Amino acid sequence: MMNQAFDKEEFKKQVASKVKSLYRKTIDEASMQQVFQAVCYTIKDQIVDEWMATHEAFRENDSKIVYYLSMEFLMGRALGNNLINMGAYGGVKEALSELGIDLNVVEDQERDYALGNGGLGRLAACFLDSLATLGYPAYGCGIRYKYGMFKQEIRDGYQIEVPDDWLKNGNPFEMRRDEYTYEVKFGGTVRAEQKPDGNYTYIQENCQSVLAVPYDLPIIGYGNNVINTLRIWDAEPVNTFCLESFDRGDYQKAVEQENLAKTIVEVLYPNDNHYAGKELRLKQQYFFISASVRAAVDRYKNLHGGDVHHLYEKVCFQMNDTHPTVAVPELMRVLMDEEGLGWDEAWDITTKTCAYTNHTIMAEALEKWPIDLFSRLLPRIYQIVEEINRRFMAEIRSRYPGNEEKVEKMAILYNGQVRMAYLAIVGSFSVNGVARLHTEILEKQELKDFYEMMPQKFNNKTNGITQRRFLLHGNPLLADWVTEKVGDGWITDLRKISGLIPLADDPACREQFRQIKRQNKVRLAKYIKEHNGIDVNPDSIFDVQVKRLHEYKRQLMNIMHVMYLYNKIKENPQLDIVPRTFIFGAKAAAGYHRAKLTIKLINSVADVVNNDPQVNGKIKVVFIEDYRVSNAEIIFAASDVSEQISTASKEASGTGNMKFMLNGALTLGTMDGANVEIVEEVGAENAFIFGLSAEEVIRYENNGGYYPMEVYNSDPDVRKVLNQMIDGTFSGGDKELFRELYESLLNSWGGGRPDCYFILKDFRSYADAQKRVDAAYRDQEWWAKAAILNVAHSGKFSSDRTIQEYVDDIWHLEKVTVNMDEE
Ligand code: 26Q
Repeated sequence: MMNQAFDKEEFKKQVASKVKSLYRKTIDEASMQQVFQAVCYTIKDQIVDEWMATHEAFRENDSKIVYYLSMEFLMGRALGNNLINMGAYGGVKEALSELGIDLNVVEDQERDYALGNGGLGRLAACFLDSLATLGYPAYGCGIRYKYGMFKQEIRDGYQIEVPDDWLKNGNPFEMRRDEYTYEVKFGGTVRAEQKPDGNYTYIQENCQSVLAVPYDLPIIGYGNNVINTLRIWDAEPVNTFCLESFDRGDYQKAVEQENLAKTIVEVLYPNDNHYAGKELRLKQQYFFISASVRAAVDRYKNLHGGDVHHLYEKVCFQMNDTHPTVAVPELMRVLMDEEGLGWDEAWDITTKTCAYTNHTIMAEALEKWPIDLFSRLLPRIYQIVEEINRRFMAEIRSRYPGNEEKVEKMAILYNGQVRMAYLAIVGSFSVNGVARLHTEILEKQELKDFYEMMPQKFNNKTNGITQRRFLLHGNPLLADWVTEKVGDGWITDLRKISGLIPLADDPACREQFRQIKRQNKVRLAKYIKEHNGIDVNPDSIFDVQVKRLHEYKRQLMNIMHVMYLYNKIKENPQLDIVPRTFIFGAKAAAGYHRAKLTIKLINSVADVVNNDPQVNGKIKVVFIEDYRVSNAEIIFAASDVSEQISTASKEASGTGNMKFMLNGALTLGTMDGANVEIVEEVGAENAFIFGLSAEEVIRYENNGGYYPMEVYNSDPDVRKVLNQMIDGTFSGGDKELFRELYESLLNSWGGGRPDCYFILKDFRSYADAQKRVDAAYRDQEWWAKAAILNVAHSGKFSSDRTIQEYVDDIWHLEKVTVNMDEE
């Protein structure tokens, strides 16, 4: 057992033996990649007993299990995190260093598991960490994409997408589980056949099939021997010999099915907060849901004598946004067509088993599948959705007699589309938002009709993050300092970090904190030098916006403020400002033109600003290539200012905001998403808040928007920045390059309202808040105090707290204990 007694010599022996058996090499001869593989396989050997014991405990206790159904798991790297949670990080570091090997260099051999886009995918990963650490039985269920989130390269200031071949060197932690393979069917026709008892059974014929083959990854709890599982499904063609007799010898069909298997798990859709109605995406959804639902039902049946009537007592499907919503009709299908239950029984079980989390209110992110596509691809599932809709409409009519408008507004099938969010709500016993403000907006605006009709389903679960990755692993200097001051209880109970509060007033502690922050800034500066070739000043303010690129997140406003500052410096080269490094990191969806153009603008402004001698180091702009979980850990640790500047009401929660706070950065933000709760915890005096409120934004939206031209006409600074987008200042004289951005702010380029994210409206208020940042930073004592208070008040934002709330209000799980007695 590793976390009780880590045997260094034994570990070294095992690594040496692995290097030998895998590569016929000695440790001295082995490459770093080979050492990395050997270390991982050694660890895998060590945890397999605990992994088995955990599942044995689930069986013994007949535990209820939550299945977290998600198209995305943005895991980052596994090795460092696994070592930390096993309690072996320090021991392994020492053992390797005795062999002349730096553990950090070994960690750098690992590719990120980038099976997600951004917030929603990373939240799933944090949840798995917390579930295992709290000892709750859980499976993550997802897709083993061959290519994850693309790797971003910046060439000539433009984003280039490079395929993420993350499995190239194999994945040492995964375990293929052939014995749990399922066949998943698409297309064809449905035939109803009457059974002797008079009931009907439904047979899907002439369809295309693929095999879903699971791969399991261990999710190691911190210091408790509990190891949960992330199960991701790979697709393989149905063996031609296994085709149904009438299909055998059908060469065409065999080829088609082989193709389907190849394409279905090929790649993660790189859209974040944007729906694209692609047929392949729906195939992905049904593929992993059908396999996951049946695996869960089969496991339950095996333990309960084949009877599914009480499934909901032991199984909960948590749907991560609407992407897994076909779980509702799929469970209905399994219960009726395969288990022989009637509609009412099946519906009762389904709606006690499924729960839905909403992550967005952005209209363009809502999933609405064209009925013709949906019914062609999933004919039996569509029949079931039709019946769900028919019964739901009847329910609305009986509840609101004569109110046909209500029926239209709430129908699941409407205007030739399947509205997935409505299907998810109707099919679930719980509907939750991800921050208090977000849930309020759902209840009062977006989902008002549903809230009125079924208020008991609605609840809030404010997001959280795991402190094990984002402080203990990502920021070892600060982690050690916190432990020295308040003990190590914070690692599994982040509320304990509030023990730091009194230290904020202690000048010696402030100095220690400043030293740690400075060292982390030096570490990031080194990373930036290595990866961008830019020198940055660790004594400047590190002002950071890292997140997916989206108009509502307003990276454009941030870079426009940099342009504004640049103009001020040009007007007055003696301008007295604290040196500032503006750091950006963001991937744009491959097809999102305006987002990609914003990346080009940021890089173009960087080129001009960083190379203008008159600027004289006062400001610098850095765009970090390929922002991802592994470099995020380094970035958060080094940040002073956390840019959380979304248009109020648009960011459901945000989770980066919490990672910055935990690492002692001060929030510069709008009253949006979880920023509201962050400010509530740390106090408005320890943050920089600006801009329209959610209520104000919504009021403008309901009244046809506002007139950005008024801002242009009345504010010469803003006018100058806008004009520079079309006068070639930042584009080597090219006046057309950034015209789209200019037009989007003033003249509603391509239809819609101009500046629908209120950038010009909020600009002054933002610039003022930035001025307050500058003034505040000059008082280093005040700043260190506020930074420490941010760390100290971050306790609420642990995903451990979030998971405990899900358990108490939705999942009702019991903890398991896994005792590993030494044999
Ligand atoms: C949908 C259909 C087709 C293709 C892609 C998609 C798709 C993919 C990803 C739609 C949305 C997403 C991702 C959404 C997301 O990350 N939302 C974020 O969730 C976080 C966790 O709750 C919140 O903190 C963020 O505020 C929210 O934007």
